[in-house]
Amino acid sequence: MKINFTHDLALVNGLKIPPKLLGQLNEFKIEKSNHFNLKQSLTKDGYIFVRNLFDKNKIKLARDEVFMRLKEVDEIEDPYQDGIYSGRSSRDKIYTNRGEFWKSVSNGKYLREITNGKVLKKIISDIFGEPSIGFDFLFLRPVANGKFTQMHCDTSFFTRTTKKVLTCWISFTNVTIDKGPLFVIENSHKFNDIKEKFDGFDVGIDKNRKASIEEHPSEFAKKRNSKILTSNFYPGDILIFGMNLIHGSFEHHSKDKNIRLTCDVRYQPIAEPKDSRYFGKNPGGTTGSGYGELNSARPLNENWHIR
Ligand SMILES: O=C(O)CCC(=O)C(=O)O
Repeated sequence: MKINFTHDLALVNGLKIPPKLLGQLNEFKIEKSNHFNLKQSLTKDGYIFVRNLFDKNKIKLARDEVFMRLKEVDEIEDPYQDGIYSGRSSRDKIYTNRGEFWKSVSNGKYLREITNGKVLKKIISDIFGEPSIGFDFLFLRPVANGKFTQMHCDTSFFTRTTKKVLTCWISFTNVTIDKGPLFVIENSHKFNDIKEKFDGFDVGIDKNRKASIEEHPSEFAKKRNSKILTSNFYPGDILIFGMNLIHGSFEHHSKDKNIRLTCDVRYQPIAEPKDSRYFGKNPGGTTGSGYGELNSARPLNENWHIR
């Protein structure tokens, strides 16, 4: 369903985004895709937005697999398949190591069939025009009310060994505007000052700088005569984008306590050198300390860090 921007509230940090700054993401019809039109779309828009890429049952299996683990640590109510946030957590009582717990959730069989499976690999290989591989280190994100992700671009995290990297953000639940969907700043992949500022900056090395852009997205978009593009996302919808596109997520302000579950995964051509932080059985992740470094390794009722 299309968003009614004058009616549906988009918030970041408690502040409403003026409807005139908001716009809809362009949808790409995957049935007619080939290397050339995929590449053309990515170059023009900076992203490729595809609805319903995966089999609905496979998405449900992956979602239930994650929700069952959150139920096990009492963060989700029964029936766990509904994904209702409990406000409680016994994660730290049951598991002495947050990173180990989160790694095991992130390695769920059904989840991996989506994030690192054939369907996604094919479309990303078609974009690159050569065989690709998904990173082993995943950013799975169950999000409860009150949270949002600050604006940033991905280059400072994932381009240490190659610049040929794409992010794919996948929706496993309804992520309507009140549940904090991803947004992108229109045409930001062409902002030269942003490229200059972030290319060559590696958050894993330069610990004194932040990758997050603290300016409010409304101010940022207004100054650049740009729009904040988003959509209501549904299970199986994806957004693929390059390393220079500025993006973030709106605040999850819904009253209904439904968890918003998404996952972001990166891909690169197989032939490019791999960053060992993100590959292998025990990937260290951006800082080297493994899955424990992620916000998602924190109990759902705990605040997030900003990187
Ligand atoms: O889902 C989110 O809140 C943020 C996702 C993100 O930053 C990414 O996919 O790079």
